[in-house]
Amino acid sequence: STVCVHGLGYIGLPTAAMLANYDHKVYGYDADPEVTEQLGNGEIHIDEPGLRAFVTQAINSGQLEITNEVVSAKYHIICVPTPFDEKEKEADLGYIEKAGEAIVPVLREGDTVILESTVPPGTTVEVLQPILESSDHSAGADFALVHCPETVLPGNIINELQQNNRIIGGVNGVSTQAAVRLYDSFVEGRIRTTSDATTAEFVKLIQNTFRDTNIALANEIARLSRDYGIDSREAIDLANEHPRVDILQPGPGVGGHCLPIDPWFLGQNSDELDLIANARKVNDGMIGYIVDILRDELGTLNGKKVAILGVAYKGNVGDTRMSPGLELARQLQGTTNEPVTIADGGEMDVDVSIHDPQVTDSTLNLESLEAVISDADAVVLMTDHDEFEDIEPSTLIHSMGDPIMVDTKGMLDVDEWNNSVVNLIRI
Ligand code: SAJ
Repeated sequence: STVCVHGLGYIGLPTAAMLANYDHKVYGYDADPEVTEQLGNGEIHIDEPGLRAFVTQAINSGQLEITNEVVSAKYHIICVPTPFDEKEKEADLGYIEKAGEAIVPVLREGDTVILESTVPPGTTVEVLQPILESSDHSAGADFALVHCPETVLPGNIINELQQNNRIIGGVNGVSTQAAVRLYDSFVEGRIRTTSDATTAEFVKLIQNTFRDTNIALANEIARLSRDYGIDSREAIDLANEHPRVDILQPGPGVGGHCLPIDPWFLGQNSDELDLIANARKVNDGMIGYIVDILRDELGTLNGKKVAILGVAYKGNVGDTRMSPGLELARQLQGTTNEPVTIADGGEMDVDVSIHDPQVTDSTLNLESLEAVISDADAVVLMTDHDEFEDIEPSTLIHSMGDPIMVDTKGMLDVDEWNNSVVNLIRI
């Protein structure tokens, strides 16, 4: 079939290449001319393993064409961002509205429009459908309209695009089946359907909310463990021996562009967020907890140097969106008046330096590992990049006076570190 993919970001670009590599004729459209120009020059603007070769293959075969214009196609797949408006605590649906408006002039009878972007429940029917129907075609009757949420994990996108089970929810059965035919051509996982786009939207959000809430439980367990003087990770590992218990790992809070946001999307048109909202607070509160640990260990933060290792939002990616490492840097630096997490404001004059071997963002003042730990009073490990496994107690001992290492990801070997003079604190 012919497919027009709207939005060539983390989801749209791999999806466009996947469909093209499965012999569909694909037009990859992005509203940002910089993106289409870069792709036209063979440059991939997204950092994801294997993506460059995968996209190059699709373009070289002639099946994937990058375009500046929305073209008519049997299938339109919308993969545009849905940013979170921090102030309003709600989704900004502007890109979806624009994508819908761009489809209207090219929409024909028999076409299928698929929304993949993560959205608050009701968006497909209440926001996208009326825009598309301004074409005088009616959803479900003249064209198919479907929500099919993406579920791929950054770092493993190409594999998961193919292997993951998919949920497809159309505005009616005919719509759903039209989308199933397309996904069936490349998805090896199971395709489950519902004739209700809102259910599909809801399902995506409760998947990410499940993970966020489970991590919040792990984080609260970590805080409890510290009060009892036990190792949270050992306790969780042992608890997970039970056949019906599966607790995730504690850490410095939850980052990325999905997990910290989707729970709020879920509650956008409801007053029922309670446990879920508290889980969010627990996860966001981990940064303040780490600041408190540092203050306890160092006596004061005033005049201290703190080295942060890892400002990507998670291990082995270069993405810094909603990164716990950067949030820690912010809270340690100029945040004397931060009321939520830093109780004794006024004393914070901290020299913060950051190191991340996987982040390339030149707007950040990234330094080498040697530079950040040199004369540091404490080192805080904030992501589990593979590179950090090689850090040894001796590295710190040589460059720090009374070395303190806070391992928020539980990645360092406890026996090795406890046998050294380094004060290792694990979350
Ligand atoms: N994290 C923990 N403890 C854990 C697991 C993760 O603290 O045990 C933290 C990570 O360090 C990171 C954050 O959670 O800061 C999120 O990382 P992640 O790997 O759990 O998920 P994302 O945000 O990269 O991708 C998620 C995935 N959703 C689920 O696993 C349910 C992915 O499948 C979705 O496609 C993606 O959100 C999305 O786009 O919605």
